[in-house]
Amino acid sequence: MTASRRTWLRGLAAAGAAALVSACDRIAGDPAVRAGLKGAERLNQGLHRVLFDRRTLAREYPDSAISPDFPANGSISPGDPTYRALAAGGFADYRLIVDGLVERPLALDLAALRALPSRSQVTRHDCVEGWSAIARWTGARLAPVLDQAGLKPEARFLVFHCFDTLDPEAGEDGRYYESIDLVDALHAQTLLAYEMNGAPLSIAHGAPVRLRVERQLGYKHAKYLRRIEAVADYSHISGGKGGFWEDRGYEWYAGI
Ligand SMILES: Nc1nc2c(c(=O)[nH]1)N[C@H]1C(S)=C(S)[C@@H](COP(=O)(O)O)O[C@H]1N2
Ligand SMILES: [Mo]
Repeated sequence: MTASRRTWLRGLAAAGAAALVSACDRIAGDPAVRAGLKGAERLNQGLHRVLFDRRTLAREYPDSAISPDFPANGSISPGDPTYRALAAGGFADYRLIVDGLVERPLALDLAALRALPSRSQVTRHDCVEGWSAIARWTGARLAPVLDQAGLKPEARFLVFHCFDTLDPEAGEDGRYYESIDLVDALHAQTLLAYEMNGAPLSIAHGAPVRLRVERQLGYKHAKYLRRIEAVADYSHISGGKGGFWEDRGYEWYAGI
C-alpha cells in the first residue's frame, strides 16, 4: 500500500470515528436511546461470550477439593455384548474409532491414547439432576487427536458414539451419543479421559474412555466411547437433536 493511500485511509477512519462519537453524544441523552443502548450492550455482551469466552478455562480446584463420593449416574454397567467382552479382556482389544469427515481415520488402542499429549485437571461436574462433584480427570487432549486425524474443512461437529443405552427398547440407533462443535472440541480442557483421581476409569464412570468437556453440563460428558465421528451436521443421527438427552428435550448447548 502506498504512503498516501495509508494516510488517506487513516484520515477516513478518524473522520468516521469522530462522526460516530458526535452522533453518540447527540443521541445518548434521549432516554429511549439510552434504553436501546443498554439493550445493544447486553446483546453485545452475549455475542462476546459466544465468540470469545467459550475458549476460557473452566475453574480448576486443588486436590483437597476432590469429592470423597462422586456419584455414578445414567448408565453404570453397559450390557452391550461387545462392551462386556472388551471389559472382560481388560480392554486390551479396545479401539477408539475416529472417522467421518477426516483425512486419516484412526483406531486408537489404550496405549496409543496414553502416548498422546495429555492433560490432568481437577474440575467440578454439574448434573442437571441437581448434584455436583469434583474429581481429577486425566486423558488425551482432543485437539491433537483431531490434528492426527486431519479434520476435513466441511467438519463442523464431533459426534461421540457410546456402547450403552438408557432405552432398552431403542436398539442400535437408540444408544447414548453426544455432539459438540469445534470450539469445544479444540478447548484446552476437552479430554478423552482414561483416568479419574489417578486410577484407570472404572466401569461406573465410563471405562475405558469418556469425554470431558468442562464448559458444559454432565450429560454432554459421554461415557463408554466407541467412536468419534466428524460431521457437517448431526440431523441425520438418531433422533436428530445431537444427543441422547437432546432427543428427549434437553438443550444441545449446555454451557456452564
Ligand atoms: N454413555 C453415557 N454417557 C453419559 C451418561 C450415560 O448414561 N451414558 N450419563 C450422563 C450424565 S447425565 C452424567 S451426569 C454423567 C455422569 O457421569 P458419572 O457417572 O461419572 O457421574 O455422564 C453422562 N454421560
Ligand atoms: Mo447428568
